[in-house]
Amino acid sequence: MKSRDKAVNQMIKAAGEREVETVWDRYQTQQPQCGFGELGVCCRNCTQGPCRINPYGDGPDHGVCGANADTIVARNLVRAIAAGAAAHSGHARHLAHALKKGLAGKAPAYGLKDEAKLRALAARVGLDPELPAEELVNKFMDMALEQFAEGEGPLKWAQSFLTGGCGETFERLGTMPTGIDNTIVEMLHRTHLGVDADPVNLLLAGVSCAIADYAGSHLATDLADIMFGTPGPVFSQANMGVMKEKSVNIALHGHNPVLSDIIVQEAREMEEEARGAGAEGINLMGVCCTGNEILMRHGVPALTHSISQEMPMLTGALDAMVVDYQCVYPSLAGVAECTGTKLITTMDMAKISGAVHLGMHEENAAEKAREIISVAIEQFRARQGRPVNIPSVSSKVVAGFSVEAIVQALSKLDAADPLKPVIDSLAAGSLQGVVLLAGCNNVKVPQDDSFLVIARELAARDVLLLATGCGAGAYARHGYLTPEATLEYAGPGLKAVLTAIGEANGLGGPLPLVLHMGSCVDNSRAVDLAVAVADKLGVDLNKLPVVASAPEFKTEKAVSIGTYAMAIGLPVHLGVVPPVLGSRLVTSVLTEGVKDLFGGYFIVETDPYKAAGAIFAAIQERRSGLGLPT
Ligand code: SF4
Ligand code: MSK
Repeated sequence: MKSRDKAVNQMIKAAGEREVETVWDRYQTQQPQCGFGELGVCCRNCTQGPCRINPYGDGPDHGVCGANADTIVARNLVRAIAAGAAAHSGHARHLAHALKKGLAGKAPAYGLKDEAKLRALAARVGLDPELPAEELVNKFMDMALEQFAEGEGPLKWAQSFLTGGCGETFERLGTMPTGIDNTIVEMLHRTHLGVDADPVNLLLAGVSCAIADYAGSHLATDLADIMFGTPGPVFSQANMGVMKEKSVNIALHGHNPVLSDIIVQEAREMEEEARGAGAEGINLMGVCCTGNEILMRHGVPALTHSISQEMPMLTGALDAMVVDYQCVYPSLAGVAECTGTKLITTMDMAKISGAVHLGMHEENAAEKAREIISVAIEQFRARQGRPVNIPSVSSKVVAGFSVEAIVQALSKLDAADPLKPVIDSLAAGSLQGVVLLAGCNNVKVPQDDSFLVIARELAARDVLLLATGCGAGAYARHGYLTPEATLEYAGPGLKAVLTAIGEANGLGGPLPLVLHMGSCVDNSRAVDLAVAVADKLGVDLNKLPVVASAPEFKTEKAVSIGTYAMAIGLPVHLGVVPPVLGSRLVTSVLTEGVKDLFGGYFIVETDPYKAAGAIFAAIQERRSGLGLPT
């Protein structure tokens, strides 16, 4: 089985018939994959290598420079964390530049949209929230950009948005970053040949880099909310059935809303042009986290996610796929050529050979958005008369669960103390705990299978489920973001809690089984929620019955997210084995040693049923620690 998604399976069949190569085909041609790489014991950090260690003691136990398996595994791991942190914080920096230029009158598409969010954030980072909006936003932006530079004290965005206990732990262990960029750069320095060869020292530096990643991710969420609005509940659809044969079908893929949000706005103005070309309208759809951003803020339907990103082209009905950056497969160019889709790259730092590049800059965002839509309209004209094969598979979706939206919904139960109903339910045991399901799909796991199994298993045990990234996308495509899924899969306690909140909000039924909190950077929203609960209870995050799970993760960004989730004190389940098993030391530090230092730790379990059991056991352990009924 390649995927649990019926639409994806239909398109895999179509790809086979048309001899279009897919991610699953390429995975087969890679077999057998390198065992040294899988264990993390291959080093290419200098030209004396590549060196590899035989982990079974039957061959070299040191690289040419003398690095052993522990050093090599740790170095490889922390380099991945640095790359992930660079990606998330690069995304934040891009938003910051856009807003800065917008405020200076140089980028008319961008400005302050959500003043209430700005004022709330300002109060958290120590600015006077009562300042006039223009003065406040400029001060806030200066402070935001300072996060990238090396400061003298703790990184403001890490310190201000975590519990005091986390801050103390990070200071004590020397893992509190002082700036985002210098922390990432230092990681490249210390993993260069002949610098840090102490695996534990390297891992602690990796934690510091992951905390910088958390700060960058939080900043990305904050800036996007300020510029484009904080999400609230939206109703939409997901999966390839959202394509419309007679409309101009445009997929927006990647991560950063800096262009996609403008395309959403401009598309509304260009409906007439589309009708002039014989279309019924413009049909925007999202892929991966760009899709999550525009679903959360505008209700734009989700088309597909992660490993199935090539599939919508195979319908023959996708006129354009517009990509920004991160998680965009270069293979899209080849598939687009076979299927008549225009693949449009938009970021000068992320071009793909074979794609059309329409470079977007903050100053010309609206103009470029219109140009991109016009190209798609022309492509629609060109595809007329060609057959299409759109799977009639789609699911209803309720999304948009920012922390603000959740608190707003809870306030209907208790206006004076919105978190109280959740805390009371946790204390009574009608809610056993909270699990954040995050991360990607991975070609090594049948697509969505682990996400779905774990959600069903935990929901039946009264665990509240949050989701982000392509995990949230999986739940969207399988109908788990609906009240109906709550009625079908939730245990009695969870069902009662979600129903009480839903009915208090006039939904006439429960909230969805899984609450979609946004994109990968929006894992910061889930942390915000956990921090609010911890602060209210007066305990630290490493005491809460809250677990993170990445059942099908693949990217370096996911490695970094998992590491910061561990560092703030959460048990973190990984459903794909990370490349660390070549070092017994690194493996034991990550699964056991870190628990004494941070309270969080990693649980590696590839079987989703066993994983659900291990996650639930971690919740129970935390409940016992708090003296709550199990
Ligand atoms: Fe080999 Fe050391 Fe160079 Fe890595 S840094 S490739 S282990 S010599
Ligand atoms: S897009 S990082 S495949 S979640 Fe955020 Fe999906 Fe993973 Fe990319």
